[in-house]
Amino acid sequence: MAAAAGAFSLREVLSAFQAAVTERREVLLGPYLRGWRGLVRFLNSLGAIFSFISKDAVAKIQIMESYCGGERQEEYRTLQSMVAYELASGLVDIQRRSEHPDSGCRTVLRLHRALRWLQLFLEGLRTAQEDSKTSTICTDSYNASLAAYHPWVIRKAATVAFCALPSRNAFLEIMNVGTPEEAVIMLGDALPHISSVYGITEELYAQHKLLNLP
Ligand code: 1PX
Repeated sequence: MAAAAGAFSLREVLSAFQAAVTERREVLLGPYLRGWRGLVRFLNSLGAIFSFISKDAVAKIQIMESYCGGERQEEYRTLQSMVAYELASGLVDIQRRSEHPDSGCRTVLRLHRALRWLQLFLEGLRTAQEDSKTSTICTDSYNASLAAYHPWVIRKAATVAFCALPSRNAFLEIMNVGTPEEAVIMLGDALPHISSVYGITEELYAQHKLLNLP
């Protein structure tokens, strides 16, 4: 069954990441943030237990949206222009958070690390056995990515919340893409675009030594 017209479908959300990459391999911040907004909307639909996660994600999306709609919006059109502008203008705290605690560079870095979790999670979901537990796929993806950057208390709270995730098939269905089989096909189509955004960002940040911003 195809998603009803106007209904929230994860297909559109994930395709925002496709729209974020230009032919010149730039990452457009508008579609990138739209993708994140949609993911948060989906996360909120999973229940209040995830709200501590979505609150943090929303706070970071809002910081970025204010730059993208602000006075220097031209500089925040792409990830590449943002990095060049903030570095050239001394707007990034490199050693410790002080004068520029919410730079675009450090804020995107947090979302970028979470995108790695998303990539692993969706790949896990796509390739797992039908009877696999979503909570296990989610925990494994988290431990292999974001967990390294979180203190114990956040890791604990996240792991408890993951237990509330529905079974794999139910999860694939609430994505509202069609049957679980159709959702798996959609994930196969969407994942290369997410990987591409992730890879370009990782390369850009590595090039400018920004991967450990405080
Ligand atoms: C088909 C699948 C769709 C699933 C959609 C789920 C969207 C998840 C969005 C997660 C965004 C998480 C952003 C986290 C950013 C972060 O690492 N923040 C920490 C560091 O920030 P700071 O400013 O202090 O340096 C901050 O400490 C985080 C706090 C909140 C807890 C973050 C837990 C992240 C778990 C990610 C897994 C989400 C599980 C969703 C289950 C489907």
